[in-house]
Amino acid sequence: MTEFRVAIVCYPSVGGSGVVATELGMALARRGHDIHFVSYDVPRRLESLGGRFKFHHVDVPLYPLFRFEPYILALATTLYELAAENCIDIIHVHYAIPHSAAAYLARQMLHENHKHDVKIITTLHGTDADLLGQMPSLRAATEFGVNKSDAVTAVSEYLRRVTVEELNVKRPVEVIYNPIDTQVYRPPENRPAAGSQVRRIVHISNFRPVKRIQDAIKAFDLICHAVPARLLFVGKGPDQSTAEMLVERLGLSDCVEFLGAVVQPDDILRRADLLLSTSERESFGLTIAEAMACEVPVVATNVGGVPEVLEDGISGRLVPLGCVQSMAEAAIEILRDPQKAQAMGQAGRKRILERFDQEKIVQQYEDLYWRMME
Ligand code: GMT
Repeated sequence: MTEFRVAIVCYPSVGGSGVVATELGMALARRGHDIHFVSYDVPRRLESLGGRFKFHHVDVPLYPLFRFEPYILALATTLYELAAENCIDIIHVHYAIPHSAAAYLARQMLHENHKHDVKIITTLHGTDADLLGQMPSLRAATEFGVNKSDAVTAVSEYLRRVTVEELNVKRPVEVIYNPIDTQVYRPPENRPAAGSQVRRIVHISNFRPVKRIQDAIKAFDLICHAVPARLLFVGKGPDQSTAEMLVERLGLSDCVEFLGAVVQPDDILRRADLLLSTSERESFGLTIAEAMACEVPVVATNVGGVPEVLEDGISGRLVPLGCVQSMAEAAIEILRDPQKAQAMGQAGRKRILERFDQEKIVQQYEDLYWRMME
């Protein structure tokens, strides 16, 4: 078997694209490939996975002239040097902005200096194609970077469609769904019977405006009047302080907790009775899939690629965006009916095992690498 030498470029935060890049890279390394992670910080989940990994830090010089740091040039230089020294075969970037253009620059530098050729894969994750990539100030460079890649993948059919229809991407875009580590994201050995105990509702996100966490609070306000419940917020981000004010204004401080960012929230999910996802856009919905893998029923807004992950009425409920009343009604129905909750949880795990299990998805990426190298 041939092993590939791959540079994986990603954001290091706990956000979905960084998590997917990390999980994929570590799984490929376990299969014997030579994997190099490249970013401005060690990806959070990479640290938590332990074991040995090769990480290349992108050093951006600070200089008083710069109002903005020249990250893209520093990344291109890091990739060029890494590729030349380690004979890298593939640069696999996660999130197009600005990674695809930096990878292209690195490849041009290799050509210019008569080094070997590298292949570039761009994996689009969401806002790089359906929001930021379409902004006038970023659009042309995003399209260029993606078009110059040798292969382009999207994490859902929704994102593939948006990329083809709304970005001027001329290359075929292949859908490879996100991998879920079903050994880590697994149900508890024994889930206590729901009985009259307080139900735990979990929301996990980066608290950006697109996540609409105020909707989770308003829905919870209705839910907790019908079922004894607590709302646990996992994550951190710009909307936290407004959310905390809303919690206080609604008199919910005793039953809403902000737990902060958690790199690997499997334990929290195992103890959850429901996951609530209120996003206005979501190309895939990684936390939804992770909850399903733990047999936790999900109530989520019917947006983007979410219906490709969560089947309405089977592994949870899809509700209209912004309709707090529908969210609450769906949640109450599930929380009041432990048998239904259990059946939905089990159906969710079954779906994840069938379609999104890490081993199957990593195989799809490995097959893509093979095709590119041929
Ligand atoms: O959700 C975010 O804003 C973070 C973002 C990222 O790139 O880190 O997540 C995107 O990629 C995830 C992994 O593919 C997907 O599960 C998320 O749905 C997607 N977010 C959006 O489309 C808003």
